[in-house]
Amino acid sequence: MRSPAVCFLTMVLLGGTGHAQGAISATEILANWTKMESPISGTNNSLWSAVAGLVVADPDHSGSLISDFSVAGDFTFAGTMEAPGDNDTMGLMFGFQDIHNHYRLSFSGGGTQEQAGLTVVRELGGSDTYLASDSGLTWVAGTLYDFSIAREGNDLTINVSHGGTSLFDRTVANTTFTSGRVGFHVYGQTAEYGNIEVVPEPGGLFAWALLGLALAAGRASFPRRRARRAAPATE
Ligand SMILES: [Ca+2]
Repeated sequence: MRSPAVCFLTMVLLGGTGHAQGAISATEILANWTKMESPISGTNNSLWSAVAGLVVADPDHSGSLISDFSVAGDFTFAGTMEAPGDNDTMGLMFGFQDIHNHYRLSFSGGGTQEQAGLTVVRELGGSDTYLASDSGLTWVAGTLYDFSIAREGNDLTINVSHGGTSLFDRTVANTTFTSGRVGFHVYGQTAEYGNIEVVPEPGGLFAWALLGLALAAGRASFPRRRARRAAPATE
């Protein structure tokens, strides 16, 4: 039988949070993530807010919003992004160490500040390397795009789709940053991000660590109980 501590933690892990595994609400993001510069221009004048469950960068300015946690090893960062109009760049950050050392996805509506279309960039010491790109894939105003960025071992897989149709699906081998923070960025663009999920769930890592401790404690106490029970037979 499991110890009360293990039972309690199992209940917390299986039942507790009341939202999809890894989901992070817009209000949680606004409360905890950090406003930083645009990785493209270095300017930081975008205003970030939570509106109707979305994280909104507004108005037509530049900046980034970076998570308060880091993910290490295999992970998935997923959600939606949409631009209401204009033609500049919205995007995503991952493997973030600092504004000059990270990966980013830049999705342009026609402007060429990063380069045309959709581009996956590794910036190392301020120097950009394009890992994957599609110069013909520009966002359409008012269109909701689903994104998923995942690391599995040495591979990063980047998918952008609309209405269940994959528009960009690339896997690249790159291990420059195998841990780091995640986030959003905009260059001269209003954009909305929603349904954000990060797996493994950052808050869950602590709970799993506690479960590990409880299991270890349970194992440690088990031999003692058996020893006590066995004792009368030898008297
Ligand atoms: Ca603009």
